[in-house]
Amino acid sequence: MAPVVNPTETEISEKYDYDLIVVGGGSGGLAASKRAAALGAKVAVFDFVKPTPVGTTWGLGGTCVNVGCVPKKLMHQGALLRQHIHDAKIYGWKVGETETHVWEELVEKVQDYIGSQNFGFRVSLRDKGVKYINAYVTFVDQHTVKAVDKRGNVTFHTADKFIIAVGMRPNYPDIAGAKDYAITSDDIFSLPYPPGKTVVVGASYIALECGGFLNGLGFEVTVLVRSILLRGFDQECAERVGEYMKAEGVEFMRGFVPRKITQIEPGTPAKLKIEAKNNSTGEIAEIECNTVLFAIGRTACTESLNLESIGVKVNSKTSKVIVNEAEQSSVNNIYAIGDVIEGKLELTPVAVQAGQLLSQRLFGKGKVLMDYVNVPTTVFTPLEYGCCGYSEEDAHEKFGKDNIEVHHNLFQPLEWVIGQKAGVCYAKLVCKNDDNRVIGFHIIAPNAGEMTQGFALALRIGAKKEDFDSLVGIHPTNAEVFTVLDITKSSGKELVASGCGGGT
Ligand code: FAD
Ligand code: NA7
Repeated sequence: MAPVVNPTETEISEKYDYDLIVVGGGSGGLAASKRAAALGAKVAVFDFVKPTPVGTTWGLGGTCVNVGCVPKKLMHQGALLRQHIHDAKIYGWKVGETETHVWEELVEKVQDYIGSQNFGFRVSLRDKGVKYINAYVTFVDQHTVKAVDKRGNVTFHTADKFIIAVGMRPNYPDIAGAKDYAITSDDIFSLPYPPGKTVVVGASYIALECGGFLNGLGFEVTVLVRSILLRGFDQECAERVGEYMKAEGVEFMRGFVPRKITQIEPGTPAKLKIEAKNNSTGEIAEIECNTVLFAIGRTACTESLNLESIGVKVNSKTSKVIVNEAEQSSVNNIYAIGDVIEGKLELTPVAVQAGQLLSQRLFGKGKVLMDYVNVPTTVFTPLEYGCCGYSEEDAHEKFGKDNIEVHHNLFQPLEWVIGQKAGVCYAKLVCKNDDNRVIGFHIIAPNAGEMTQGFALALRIGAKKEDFDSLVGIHPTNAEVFTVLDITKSSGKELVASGCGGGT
């Protein structure tokens, strides 16, 4: 029998059109393709956006830049500015009695920025020598894909290796009128007319963020919550976020799920009626509104990739690709990163870092695997809830209730002491009793995202409660509350909101 000889890099390049084909030009796909090209690989990235049921579509860059983090944060800022206008008056500014907001102007600015980003991505792929093809990809075999462009032209392309980075798209419930009259986060950021009174269905972070900024921009918002708020997040913090949103004017209907949507009158916005049922009491509610926005989860875009037939294992329940710790699928030359992979966090920086490290391993001398532990994140409602590590519930489950202590307190940002609500901002450290290590960091405050990013480093390097205690605070800031968190949950002591971030 002839000895197995691995082909040289030149032989591979001659055998296939590309060293690497990346399917999906979103956060993960762009990062992986650029890094691979920088390491000398011949790379193509395919990206194609299927329009939403109401026809919304967008350019290169994937979810984050077009219909995710970026427009969300800009609309979050729009909502915060309303609060700042309110605060400005308290601080003596004369800014007019009633403020008005023009939705169309915000959408135009947001979309202009996104357009500039789409263009920038194309330029940067070209500069880095990555071939970009705007076509929808399906696998033919382990080394070949079929690509169909928007005119229906079909081409075939081969590669030695593949990275699947196709992300996810929003779900619609199977109820009458869902796709005819409702929208999702894929549509809201480019909606050409003001949404008006909006019913948000779902209670996870996308639902609360969209509900939060719409309320902040002055629209009436009702959220239909099937069970709990922010599943997967610390439930005490989730409820505090809910209380804040309620105080800001968002209506929550707990236990309700939608049954059908009908149109009362067409228009921009239309007049709609959504019928909902309370799962536990059986109560039926009919709500008239202008917009129904579903944020009831997202499904990985693997359905039309033909993965099973080429041997790539997919979880049939979630449609996600099953990969090992090196992001390799069940077919050894096919990898997957980002939202599409099973059991990992659905966040842009996670997709980016996993993509860069994977390319580094495939085409450079890299050995480092992506570390999915202690990844920080923030929910923008528009009050921010930042967290890193374990929720209190998860810590109890993993380490046992007796081995967990929670240090927490309320605090009042100094900038809020004249005229703003009290009892909103909250800080919590979840610690292990055996070694006092901080394994969960939670903060509800303005700019919590900025704080969480910094403190996440402490969790990564195994900081203990005494490290937080000996840290000298920056006064007067909100972050300094973490240097003086001296109320334990086990003490049952009442929380008292002190000023100046709790530092004095
Ligand atoms: P994506 O960015 O979704 O890219 C996948 C690309 O592949 C898409 O362009 C898709 O059209 C394309 N594609 C799919 N199938 C094919 C095919 N067969 N052929 C060719 N192309 C295909 N994350 C954060 O970190 N912070 C946030 O604040 C945040 N906010 C969010 C807010 C919202 C409303 C949403 C929806 C998401 C948010 N996320 C946030 C999540 C973040 O957007 C995703 O985690 C990230 O975009 C995932 O990147 P990805 O590369 O896996 O996929
Ligand atoms: P999630 O995190 O999957 O949450 C879905 C939410 O929608 C959650 O509150 C669900 O309630 C609720 N839900 C699910 N199905 C229904 C139906 N049929 N009716 C009413 N409510 C429902 O989804 P997101 O869209 O927020 O985000 C998904 C990910 O995409 C996210 O992690 C980002 O990183 C990218 P439940 O708690 O199950 O009762």
